[in-house]
Amino acid sequence: MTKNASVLAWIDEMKALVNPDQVVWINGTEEQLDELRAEACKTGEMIKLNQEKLPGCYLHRTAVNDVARVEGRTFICSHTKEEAGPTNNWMDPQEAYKMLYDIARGSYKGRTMYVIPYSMGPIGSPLAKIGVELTDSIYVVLNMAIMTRVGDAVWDVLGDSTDWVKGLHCKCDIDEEKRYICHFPEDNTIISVNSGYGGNVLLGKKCFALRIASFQGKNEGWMAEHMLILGIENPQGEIKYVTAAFPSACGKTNLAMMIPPEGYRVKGYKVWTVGDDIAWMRQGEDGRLYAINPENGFFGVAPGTNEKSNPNALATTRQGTIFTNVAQNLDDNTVWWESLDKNPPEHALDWTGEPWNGKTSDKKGAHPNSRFTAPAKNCPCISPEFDKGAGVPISAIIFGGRRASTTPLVYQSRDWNHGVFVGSIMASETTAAATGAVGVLRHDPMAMKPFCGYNMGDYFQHWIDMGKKLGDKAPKIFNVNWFRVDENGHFIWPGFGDNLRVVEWIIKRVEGAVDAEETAIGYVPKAEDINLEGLKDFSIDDLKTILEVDKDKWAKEADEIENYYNTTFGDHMPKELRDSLATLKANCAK
Ligand code: GTP
Ligand code: SPV
Ligand code: MN
Repeated sequence: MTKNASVLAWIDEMKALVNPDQVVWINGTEEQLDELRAEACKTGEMIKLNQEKLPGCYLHRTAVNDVARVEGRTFICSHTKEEAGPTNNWMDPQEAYKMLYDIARGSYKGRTMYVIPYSMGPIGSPLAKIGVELTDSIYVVLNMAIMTRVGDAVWDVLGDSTDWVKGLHCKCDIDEEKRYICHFPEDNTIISVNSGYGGNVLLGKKCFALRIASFQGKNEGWMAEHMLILGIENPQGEIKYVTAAFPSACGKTNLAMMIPPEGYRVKGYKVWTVGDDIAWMRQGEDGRLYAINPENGFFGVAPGTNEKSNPNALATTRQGTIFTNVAQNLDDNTVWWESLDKNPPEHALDWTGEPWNGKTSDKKGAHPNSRFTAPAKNCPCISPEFDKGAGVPISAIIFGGRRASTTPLVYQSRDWNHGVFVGSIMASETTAAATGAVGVLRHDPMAMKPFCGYNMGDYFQHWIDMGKKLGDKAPKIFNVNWFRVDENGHFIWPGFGDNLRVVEWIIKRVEGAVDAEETAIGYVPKAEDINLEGLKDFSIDDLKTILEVDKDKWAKEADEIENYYNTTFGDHMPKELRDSLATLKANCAK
């Protein structure tokens, strides 16, 4: 418990509002979490899985109308609409509080209020920040206990400070029509009602660590980004760190945990995972940019995770993990999801809990956005730096999206400001991570469209300003695209572990150890500089097709970007980015 007056006053106010039967303070001990697990199993909220095969693992099914982030119902409630900017839904803060309090009022009746003190980042790290989430869901408590650092130690660090983020979560009736995920950046407050799904309710994650933190970062001179953090160790034992921003379900967890191709392993290359979804980055004393992962676990996409694509992620989920919306194999009480293996269970329940025969059914067993919540410490390649809280120095920042055509496998920006432009023009095909149509190309600057807590034009300016501060110590900026397809719609690049071949080129560019071809969009590798050794069924000609920069396509793209900039950002668009656009247009016309 805490004596912090600001915390106690707020909890009293929220108690009076939601009217719980009792209040339970989460202290972070295993005993308490075990009691909650037992209670959740008794009520059916969670299902205990086979404890021999999957020790400490549980299954949870959300309501069928509540399986992904709801971007249309996510709001930034800054004082003016302009501060929220053109890419966010906005509501007037006073109206929003009133509406949300009306929904939340009395909603904990017959329920327990759990008070979760949590730290984003190692407890006590100068880069960490503290939040308090109130929830009426044991599932949320248990997920937060994996995804963040939870417990009494957080109160000790907080002391009587008022610098913490308020989060109120009310399940209510999981009514889609009354579902709202609202952020009040000026008040460090988040309110989420009528959902029980991950990104909508684990308030430390997207709500705090990106939407609120991006606003804090702008004001305090640091960056909160939707990025994985990865260390690559070369045979000499030197480690270079890179971050990468890809939109939801576009490969961050996979890249963060990739297994080097055999040829690289033999030579002694190693990969170290620092983070798979969110990076907080600050300039260090030596002038370089340092990143920490504010999370303590992985909330990863289950489908597609298998022994071949991501064995490290799979190993991470073999204990102490909560699975959400996957299929349950009734023969041995384990879990299954699409492409886990080629042997779907015959006697199973699908993600909705309906009987399901994986051998004969044409329906999916797991929801496409089914997830695992797994402790970072389980990960075989977790970086020794992960828990230290000092951060790792970043050599390169990589942007990327799902693009069936146009965008090459990899290219490098000419300089920082051009790199910010490259991030700002990111577009990607939508995925199941958010509700709505899948496979539609949309603009998603820096993979932050759903997560930037203020005006995205000002966010671009913040990037430009960070570049000025970092000067020649700034990381180099790249763009990748693993998702180019052939005429049959098949991915051309093998991806996954083989992405290290591209990352190796990126590191060589950072070191000035390899040349490149200057094109209309930036520096593209010479095909012979990407190591294809040991790759089967992939030739240098295949590589050339996905390194190609088609000026006609890019001229069209540039027109489209111009239209997007003009119709979306207006005056908030930094001049530097307009200049880069003009250069791109001129280059394409040459
Ligand atoms: P969020 O947790 O939603 O932010 O997603 P993420 O960016 O961490 O994506 P993740 O690594 O979970 O990958 C999502 C999907 O992309 C999975 O179905 C993967 O199999 C697929 N994927 C990841 N990397 C690659 C790749 O290199 N090539 C191809 N073709 N698919 C990939
Ligand atoms: C994403 O959608 O980018 C995720 C999952 O990482 S969620 O936590 O739901 O946002
Ligand atoms: Mn994500």
